[in-house]
Amino acid sequence: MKEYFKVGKINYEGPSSKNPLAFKHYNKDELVLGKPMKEHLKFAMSWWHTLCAKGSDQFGGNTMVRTFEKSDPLEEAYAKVDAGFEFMEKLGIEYFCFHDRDMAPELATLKESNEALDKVSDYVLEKMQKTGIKCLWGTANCFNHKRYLAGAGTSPNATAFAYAAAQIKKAMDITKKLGGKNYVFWGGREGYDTLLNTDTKLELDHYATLLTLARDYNKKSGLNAQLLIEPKPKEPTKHQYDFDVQTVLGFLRAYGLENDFKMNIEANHATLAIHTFNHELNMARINGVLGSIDANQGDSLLGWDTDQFPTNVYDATLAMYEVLLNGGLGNGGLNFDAKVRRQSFSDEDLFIAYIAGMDTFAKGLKVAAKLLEDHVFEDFKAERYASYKTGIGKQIDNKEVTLEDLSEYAIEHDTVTNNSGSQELLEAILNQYIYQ
Ligand code: XUL
Ligand code: CO
Repeated sequence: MKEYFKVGKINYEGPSSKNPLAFKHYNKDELVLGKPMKEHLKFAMSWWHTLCAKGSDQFGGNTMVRTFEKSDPLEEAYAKVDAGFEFMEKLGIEYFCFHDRDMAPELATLKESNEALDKVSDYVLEKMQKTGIKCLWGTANCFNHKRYLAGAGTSPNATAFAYAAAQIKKAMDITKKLGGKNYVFWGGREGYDTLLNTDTKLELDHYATLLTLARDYNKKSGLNAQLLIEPKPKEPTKHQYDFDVQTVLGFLRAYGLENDFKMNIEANHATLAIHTFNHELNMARINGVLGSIDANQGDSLLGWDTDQFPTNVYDATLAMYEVLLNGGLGNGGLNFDAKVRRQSFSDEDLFIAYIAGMDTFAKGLKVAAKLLEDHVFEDFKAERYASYKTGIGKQIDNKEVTLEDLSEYAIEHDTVTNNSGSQELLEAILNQYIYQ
């Protein structure tokens, strides 16, 4: 078997290691809260960014030459399978995520594209059986091709809608074949650029119809995956319908889909919505819809979806804190929806990027576990809301009072004594835990 990457197996060497090609924090079998790190952190390789991205941006073409490139797209698809499994095995990554069109090429007709995907995914399955590597989730790319210029489920063109439905059906079939436990819907171009040409009510109805059909097919086909919506507020359209967790919740509830979908939260999408990553995770968690994570980070000075590898320990700690409070991610995991920078064109850069991302989340997990064990924030919060544990507060929570009762109470108790919110103290304590 041809070796595509000159880099060898990546091992754990501990925090003092200076070897860029070694883990400093990710020690897969180390127990955190009684569970091996690799079970807390089900890391996944994104097929698209890892095997397909070649450094191009809006202003320039490819900067990366990969050893698995071939002139025939189908041959290249097979080479990518070999390269991808080699990459995951070397890094000890046990899951991958894919779009239909990054696993196999789009050919002249839909029938041919489907056949290509059948063949390449058969080969993927073979490699999965040999290596024990699993599929975290599958999805359909219903946004690249020009047929989707005005969206897929929200396109004004019914034939584009039908084409998207066909792609989703096929991608669900392939996800089933590969044993994927989740299926993702990121609303590619499901949004609008101007209200002057857009019937938003009709588009939202159509989007709900498409998701309902997919929900039904998930059961009928026996895929039975956890369905996940991935919110994003803008890009490529000015206004994406799946803006953020709370917007998606409103949409799901309006169409009776709230029990069928959870969410895949991406860090850079959260910041595009002017939310923190942990805000979105928190909103998903408290509403029982935290399904999976697309781990990456943006750049606050650029303001678009830069999909950088996550290296911010502060954010990763707060993210893992939400994940631990959620009791883990269930079927979900942490998919590196991240790509190396245009100037980081070597194979080594790709390994180092993943190592940095995995170490960042491993460190975040360790810090979050300690914070939770010591009840740092939870004890503070319990104290902060203690006025609802007794007396009038308890009556409010038990819904035992009327507005008139509260009026009477307030007239008798019209001095409100507040406690400090202690934000700086809590931030200092958080830093102290991170420094350790
Ligand atoms: C786009 C994005 C996608 C989804 C899957 O911003 O995040 O890669 O994760 O379609
Ligand atoms: Co994503």
